[in-house]
Amino acid sequence: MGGFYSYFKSLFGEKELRILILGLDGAGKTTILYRLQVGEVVTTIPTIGFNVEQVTYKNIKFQVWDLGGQTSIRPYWRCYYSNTDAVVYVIDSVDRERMGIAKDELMYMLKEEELNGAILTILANKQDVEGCMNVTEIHQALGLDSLKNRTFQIFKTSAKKGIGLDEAMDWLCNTLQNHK
Ligand SMILES: Nc1nc2c(ncn2[C@@H]2O[C@H](COP(=O)(O)OP(=O)(O)OP(=O)(O)O)[C@@H](O)[C@H]2O)c(=O)[nH]1
Ligand SMILES: [Mg+2]
Repeated sequence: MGGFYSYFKSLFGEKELRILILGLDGAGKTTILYRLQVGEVVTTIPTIGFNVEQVTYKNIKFQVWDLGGQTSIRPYWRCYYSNTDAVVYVIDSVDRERMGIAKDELMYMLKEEELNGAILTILANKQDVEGCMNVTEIHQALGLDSLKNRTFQIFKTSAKKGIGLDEAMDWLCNTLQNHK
């Protein structure tokens, strides 16, 4: 019955796509999740564990998982990797000191076999803050030129001001549809 149902679901293009939002603590993951879901900035507290919400964007249904980014929680990210269609990796563009850690965590994550087919969207968030690193600097600091066999794109965003998220989601939707 379940198989029959999911067959019809996929026939009508209603399959929910699974997105993980990852990144270091304080990068803005939870803010982005709720910005996407309710279109507003919500007050967040550090995520211990995860938040999961259904988000519909341009008629595509997503199941979006926002995982806590604290050092002690990061080892649990891998428990959520299977069947992931896309990873949204959020960077705090102001946090120059931890850019190296953000890079290491990203590269470590991308080595996981379960994420081999996952599309990567990198959000250089907090672009509203003066003196933040720009996209070119972040691209370089993360060593994105070294990525092989990975469909990815980097976008500048401000979850606070609502800038850049539509562009990133448009790219993600188009890319996911072309990957079907
Ligand atoms: N200036 C600015 N602040 C932001 C932006 N996005 C998020 N923040 C703020 O950054 C802080 C952390 O945001 P969260 O969304 O809770 O961060 P998180 O990535 O979910 O953090 P963890 O749950 O600990 O992993 C909050 O005070 C947000 O309001 C942004 O684009 N610009
Ligand atoms: Mg959070």
